[in-house]
Amino acid sequence: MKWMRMSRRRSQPAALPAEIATRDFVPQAPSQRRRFTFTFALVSTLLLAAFLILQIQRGRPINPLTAWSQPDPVNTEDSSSDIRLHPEEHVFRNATTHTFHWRVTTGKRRPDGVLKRVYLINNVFPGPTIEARSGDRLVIHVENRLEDGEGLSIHAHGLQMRWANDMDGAVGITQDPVLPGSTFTYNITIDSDQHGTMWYHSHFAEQRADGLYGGLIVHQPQTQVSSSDLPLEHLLLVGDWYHRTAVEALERYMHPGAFGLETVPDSILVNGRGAYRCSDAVPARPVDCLAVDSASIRALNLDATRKNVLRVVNVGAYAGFEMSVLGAVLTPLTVDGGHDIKGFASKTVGFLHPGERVSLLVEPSPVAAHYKTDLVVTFDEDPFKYENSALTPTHAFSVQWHGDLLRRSKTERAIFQRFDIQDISAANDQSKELPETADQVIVLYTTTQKLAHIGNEPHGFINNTMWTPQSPSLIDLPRNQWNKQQLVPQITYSEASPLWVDIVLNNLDEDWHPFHLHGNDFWVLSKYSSDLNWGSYNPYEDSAPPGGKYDLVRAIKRDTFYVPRRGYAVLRFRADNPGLWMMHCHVLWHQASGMAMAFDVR
Ligand SMILES: *[C@@H]1O[C@H](CO)[C@@H](O)[C@H](O)[C@H]1NC(C)=O
Ligand SMILES: *[C@@H]1O[C@H](CO)[C@@H](O)[C@H](O)[C@H]1NC(C)=O
Ligand SMILES: *[C@@H]1O[C@H](CO)[C@@H](O)[C@H](O)[C@H]1NC(C)=O
Ligand SMILES: [Cu+2]
Repeated sequence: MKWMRMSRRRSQPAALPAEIATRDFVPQAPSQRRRFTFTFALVSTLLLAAFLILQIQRGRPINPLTAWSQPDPVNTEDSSSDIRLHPEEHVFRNATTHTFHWRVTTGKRRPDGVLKRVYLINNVFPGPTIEARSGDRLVIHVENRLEDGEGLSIHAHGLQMRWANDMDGAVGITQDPVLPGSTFTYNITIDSDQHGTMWYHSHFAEQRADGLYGGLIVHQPQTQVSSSDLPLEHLLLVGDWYHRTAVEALERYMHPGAFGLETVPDSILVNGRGAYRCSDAVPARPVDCLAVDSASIRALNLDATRKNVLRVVNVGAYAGFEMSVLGAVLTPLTVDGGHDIKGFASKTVGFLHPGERVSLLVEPSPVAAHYKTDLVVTFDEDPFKYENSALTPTHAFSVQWHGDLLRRSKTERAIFQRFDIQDISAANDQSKELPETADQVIVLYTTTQKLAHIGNEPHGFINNTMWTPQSPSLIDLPRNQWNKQQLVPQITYSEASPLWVDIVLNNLDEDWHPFHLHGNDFWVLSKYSSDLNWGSYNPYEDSAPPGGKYDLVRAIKRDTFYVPRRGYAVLRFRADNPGLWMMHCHVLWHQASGMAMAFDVR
C-alpha cells in the first residue's frame, strides 16, 4: 500500500500542566519557599531533560514548547489526535445553555508537515469540539481578530435553527460578514427532537478550506440506559487539504486556462493532522515541509471491551473518501442528523462527500485483529480530472486497540467488502410520516458552464442563476431589492398545516454534486443517473419519472445528498421552519462559483 507517514504533535500552548504549576503553593516561610523554588526548578529541569532524551531516542522531532502537552488518558506514549466524545456528560442531564467565547485568528501551522496559514479558534485548529444534547442552547460569542479587513461567519451545519434564521451564518443570505474587531453572538437553540453528528464552519468566502471548522455533536437524551452501556464515541473530522491557500485553489479552478478542472487536493487530514511525504511535492509548487517520523499519529484509541462508535464528518472542500480500519469491521448506523440507516458489517465504507456525515460501529474482525492497526482513508479519485502528482490518494493513520481482543465475540456473520453510502435506505418505514404527494413541486436544473461573456470561467448555475452573495444580505432587504444573482423560490408558511415540498433537482453536469439544504432535513425519495441520455425529470412535462416511482418506505432523511450526474434527485421536506434557507453544492469550488440558491419560507 502506498503510504503514510507522520505528523507533528499538535501545537500546544507553552504552559506547564496545571497540576505542576499550582502544586503546593500554600504560604510558606521565605527560606522554605526558596528551597521549594529551587527543588521545583531542579525537578522540572530533570524531567524536561529526561523527556527530551526519550524523544531523541525515539527519533522524533522535539518541540520543547509542546513537550509538556497534556498526556492522553488512554495512551501516554504517542501523540494522539483521537477526539473522544463524552455522551455520558450529556445524555442524562436536563437541557441547559452553553456559552463559548471564540477568538478567530490565523497562524502558521504544519497540520501535515507542510507550513500553511490556517484559521484558528482560540488558537487551535480544528476549532474546539462542541458537545451538547437536544434542546440545549448554544451561545457563541465570536470575535473576529483577522487582519486586512477580512470578515467571517459561522454556520452550524445540520442544525434546524428554528426561529433563528438570522443565526444561520449564510453570508449574503442571512447575515453580513462579521467584521474585524467586532464580535457576533450566535444564539442557537437546538431543537428538542434533533440530535446527531453536526459540524460548524465558516460560510464566508473560502475560509472553511483553510481550516475554519470544528465538530458539533448533539447527543440524544437517554432514559433507559446506564452510563456503562453507552458506546465510546470518537469524532473523525476527515477531509482533503490543499497546500495552496483556498483563494489560490479557487483562482486556479476559475482560470480560463484550467479548462474548468477543479484543483485537486494535496493531502488528507484527520482531526486536523496529516502525514505528507515531503518528497511528493512537485518542483512547480515547492512547500516548506518537515518530514517527521511516521507511526506517531494515533488517530484512534479503541477499547475492545466496549462498543466503539466513530462519528465521521467530511470537512473537506472537494473530495469524497472511503475508509476502513484494518482488521476491523465497520457497520454504518446513522447518517447526517442521526437518521438511522440499514447498515451492513463491511470492511470499507464510502464514499462520504463534503458536508456528509456517517456514524460507524467499529468492531475487531472475528478473523484477524491486531492491537496496532491502521485507519485507512482513500479519496474518491473519480471526480479528479487531472493527476496531481503531489498527492498520495491513500493515507493511513495509526489505531490502537486496548483491552482483551481475544475475548471478542466470534459469532459468524456476513461481512461485506464495501458499504456504499450512496445506496443507503432508512432503517424504519417512513411512509407513515410522508404524504403520497407534495403540495408544491419546485423543479430545478443545475449545471456548470463556461460562458464567453463572463470570461470563459467555469461557473455554477441553478436555473440560469449564478449565485453571488448580495450585500446587505437578503434577510435585510425587501424581496423586490434582491438582485438577479439570487434564485429564491417562495414557499408559503403555514403554522397550522405546513406544506410538503418536493425539490426535483436535475443535474445536467458530468459531475455529481453534494447538495446541502440549510435549516431543514429532507427525505430522498428518488435518485437517478443515466449515462445513455440526460436523465432529467420535469414532472410538468414528463408522464413518468425515468427513475421510477418515489420510494416513500425506505426514503432516507438527510441534509446533504450527492446528486447524481446526468440525472436527478427528488428531495422532500416539510416547510415548517420559516426563514431564508440556502441550498448549495458543498464542493467549495462549485459553491463559490455560483452553484447556490435559497428558499424563502414565509
Ligand atoms: C430535570 O428537571 C426536572 C424538572 O425541573 C427535575 O425534576 C429533575 O431532577 C432534573 N433532572 C436532572 C438530572 O437534573
Ligand atoms: C438567546 O435567545 C433566547 C431566546 O430568544 C433569549 O431568551 C436569550 O436571552 C438569548 N441569549 C443571549 C445571550 O443573547
Ligand atoms: C427552473 O426552470 C424550469 C425549466 O424552465 C422551470 O420549470 C422551473 O419552474 C424553474 N424553477 C424555478 C424555481 O424558477
Ligand atoms: Cu458541486
